Amino acid sequence: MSTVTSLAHADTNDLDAFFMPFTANRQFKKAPRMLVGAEGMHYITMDGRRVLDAAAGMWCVNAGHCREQIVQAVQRQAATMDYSPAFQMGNPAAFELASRIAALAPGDLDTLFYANSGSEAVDTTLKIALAYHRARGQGERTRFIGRERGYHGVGFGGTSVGGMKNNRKAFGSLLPGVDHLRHTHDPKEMAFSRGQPEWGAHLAEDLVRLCELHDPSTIAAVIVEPVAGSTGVLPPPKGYLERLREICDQHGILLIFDEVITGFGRLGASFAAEKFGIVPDMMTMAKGMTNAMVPASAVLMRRGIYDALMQGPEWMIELAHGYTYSAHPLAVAAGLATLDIYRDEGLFERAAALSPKFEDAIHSLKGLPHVTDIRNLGLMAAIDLEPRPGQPSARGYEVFLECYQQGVYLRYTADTLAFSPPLIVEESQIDQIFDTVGKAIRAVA
Ligand code: PXG
Repeated sequence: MSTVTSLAHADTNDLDAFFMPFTANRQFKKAPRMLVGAEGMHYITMDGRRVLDAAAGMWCVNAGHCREQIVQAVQRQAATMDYSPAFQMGNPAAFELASRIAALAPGDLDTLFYANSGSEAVDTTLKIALAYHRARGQGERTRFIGRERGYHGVGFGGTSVGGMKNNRKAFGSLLPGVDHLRHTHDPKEMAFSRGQPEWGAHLAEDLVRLCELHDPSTIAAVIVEPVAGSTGVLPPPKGYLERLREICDQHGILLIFDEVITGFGRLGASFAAEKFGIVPDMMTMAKGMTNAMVPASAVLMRRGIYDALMQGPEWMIELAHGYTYSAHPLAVAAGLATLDIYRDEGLFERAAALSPKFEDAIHSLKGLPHVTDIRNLGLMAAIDLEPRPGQPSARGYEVFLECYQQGVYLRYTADTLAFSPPLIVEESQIDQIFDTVGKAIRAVA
């Protein structure tokens, strides 16, 4: 039988049993990068190297790896009650976690619906939006508006409202009745902005155009990432989200924030909604909700949405939606222990306090060869590299690889490098990340 050790040295075919997600499978399998351990700010590779995690896994391990408190909570729960159904049955801890998350969110975002992944949370918000309007006698509101360069996971709903063209092109016509706002990135106006760009609030008027085109009475919801993550960290121009909120209010359209990345301290606040002082009608969350130790996600909705759905005879199911693993006990246990750590260690405040240092460190790379833009907010940031002529994403990959070899793991998408370290990152580790990246950019040239 093959062991992991032998697999790493095996030829391509031995690795083909695993069709890896969002991975250049043939390239990877020629020279696999295997991780076998994790602790705090580091991964441990199969050849025994410690690699600094500048990406919190994939924007999710906000409190750092293998935190003892969470490990123990999950182990205890696994031995006490491995699984319990959430349809027609309750686990008290699931209600406690929902209340605690609701207490972190602003306004009347009071009621939480559990799912397991960001993708499921996104599709759940879209279904709830339709059900909500229908329950209020506005069943003709069926359209969704997403945004170019948006990422909302990989379900058919999320792919449809998403706006990253490579994620859409192989999958046919997707959901009908979906349109997209233009994205907010214009390097001519905002390259090398620190934090939110000053320019671009007027881009929200694109929603007025779509309201005129489709008639606002046909639109159920607008969904955006408050800070676009996957596409390469696009902080919203100042005033932009405020204006989206206004237009949605004017027309009875629900505003959904996809906070899968921005939730749980990434921006130095519980959620982007808190940071920006804007209350969306629904928000998604995942990733940092359990520090990624057990998959979990959720939709938090305003009181009025829940209330509107509490209709009909009391013995009837009010929303025909949910997952076998909604509120899985292990996820709930991990979630409660994770919130304890965030609170006890003040990690959201820590992220806010570290942001200026993080901003200065990444912007010090301005002027290096092929660096065309740098963007940041809170503890998320990205660097755009000029693509090599005729070889899009080659330079991004080479810088990523060089950094990995030099002991720093980061994310890259095409020729954009993305950074989102765990919120426990030390200042010296921020220096290590950007020293390594700077050297790699010069080395790869
Ligand atoms: N919404 C947003 C805003 C996301 O960032 C999802 C939904 C989907 O979540 P799931 O759990 O279904 O994957 C995401 C996920 C990256 C990267 O490095 C980003 C994500 C996932 C993996 C990698 O850009 N975002």
